[in-house]
Amino acid sequence: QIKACLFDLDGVIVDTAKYHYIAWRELAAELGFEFTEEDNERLKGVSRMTSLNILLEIGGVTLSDEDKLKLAEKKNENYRTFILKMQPDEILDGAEAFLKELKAKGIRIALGSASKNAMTILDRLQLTHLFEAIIDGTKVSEAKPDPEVFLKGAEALNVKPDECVVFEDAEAGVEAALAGNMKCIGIGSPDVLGKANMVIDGLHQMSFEKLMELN
Ligand code: B16
Ligand code: MG
Repeated sequence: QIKACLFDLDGVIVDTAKYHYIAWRELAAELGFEFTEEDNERLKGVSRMTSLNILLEIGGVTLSDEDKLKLAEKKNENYRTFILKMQPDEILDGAEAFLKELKAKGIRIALGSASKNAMTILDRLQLTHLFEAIIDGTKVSEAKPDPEVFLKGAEALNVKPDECVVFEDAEAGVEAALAGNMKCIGIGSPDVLGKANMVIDGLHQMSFEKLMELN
């Protein structure tokens, strides 16, 4: 029996991948190499430090941990200038309506994101009130595909993992959901998210009725 939905943030509720990309690309340029949009795909759903390590590997750059921390902070400051200007029309199509529909039907809602900026984004877009629990990058020690972020969400909502459906756009996120014994709806390409129970283009294709088909 489905009682709760757990949502990833970037790529599911909002499209912040484009801002992450600009900020990482600028950092790469400063370090003297090119960082393509294709490279950026590898950073989806991945933590900030792991993202930096992937970027440095692409550029063939080796740095001390101290320098890495400084660069990660620099990238984040740049990234934050973009998210602090986000507008409500940047909420992905159908996301807010689906969250409201779930709430009206009594389905519990939590966020399960790798981002340490999740609260800033939700507050800016006035979406915070729709989530009963928010598990973000500040609350977990294990990154997806570890199920920690979603298991903590289920725990906070006081529901069992097998009563949860996770919405994810990253392969590591789908794996995390399944590893946590939850159902998963992938958002994006079936080629990448094939392990999910269902794959859709976006939350505009979702409804309470469709969710209940997973029961
Ligand atoms: P931050 P999600 C993830 O968000 C992004 O997909 C990923 O690209 C980013 O590196 C990560 O958050 C950490 O973000 O630097 O803001 O802490 O998809 O898990 O909602
Ligand atoms: Mg995501």
